[in-house]
Amino acid sequence: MKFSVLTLFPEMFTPLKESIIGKAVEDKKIELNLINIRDFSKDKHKKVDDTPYGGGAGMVMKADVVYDAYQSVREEGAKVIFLSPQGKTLNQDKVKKLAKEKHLILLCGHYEGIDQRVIDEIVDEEISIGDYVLTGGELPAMVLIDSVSRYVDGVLSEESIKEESFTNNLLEYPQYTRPEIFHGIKVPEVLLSGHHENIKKWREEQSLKNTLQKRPNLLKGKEDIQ
Ligand code: 4G0
Repeated sequence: MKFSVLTLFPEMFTPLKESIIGKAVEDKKIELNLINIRDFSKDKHKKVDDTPYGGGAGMVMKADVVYDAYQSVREEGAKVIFLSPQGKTLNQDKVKKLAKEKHLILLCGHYEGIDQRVIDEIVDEEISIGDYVLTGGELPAMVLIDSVSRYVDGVLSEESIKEESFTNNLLEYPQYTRPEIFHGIKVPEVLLSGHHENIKKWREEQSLKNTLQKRPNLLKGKEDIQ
């Protein structure tokens, strides 16, 4: 899977070079192609934005500059995603579907926005990571890259994918590790029993209880709107 990111702030993506995602990049399971939109400014001052027609506060990213950045990475079969608070909210089902794509081009906006004409021309899907406004699309792009990469072959162990929550629309069961007693509280007895059948049953019960208590709408098959 290839991610091409169109951004004015490619340095913001440095944290993705850490940990599991960084390892996946090293192992060539995923490719992270960071494109600085500013490199496509024709202007001698490297201008990428201008004042909005009709007036108003802030600046608007120029259509031609964004378009040329896009042209530098476009290819057959690539999907262009614009990260925006106006998009459909990302969820785990959507994450799984996106993981089947070959090349995702992520467009990150800043300032008050991007000229609508280039959005209309190049964007396939508008996605939001939740109902709040951020200063740019970079953090949402990183959230998308991290969540989608987990489903790319060879990034996670099969084991962790199978066991994880949301896959069955239930929350995780609680986990414990040494010491056996912490601040006077013992690890649940069943986990020390070595009885695999009972452990499995206990974990399923805990998952169900957890979901009922914390996210009841997940059980009703509804999107959880707080
Ligand atoms: C486009 C995404 C991009 C439009 C981007 C802001 C939150 C999200 C941006 C705007 C973002 C999200 C109309 C304010 C950049 N903030 N929830 N900021 N408008 O995924």
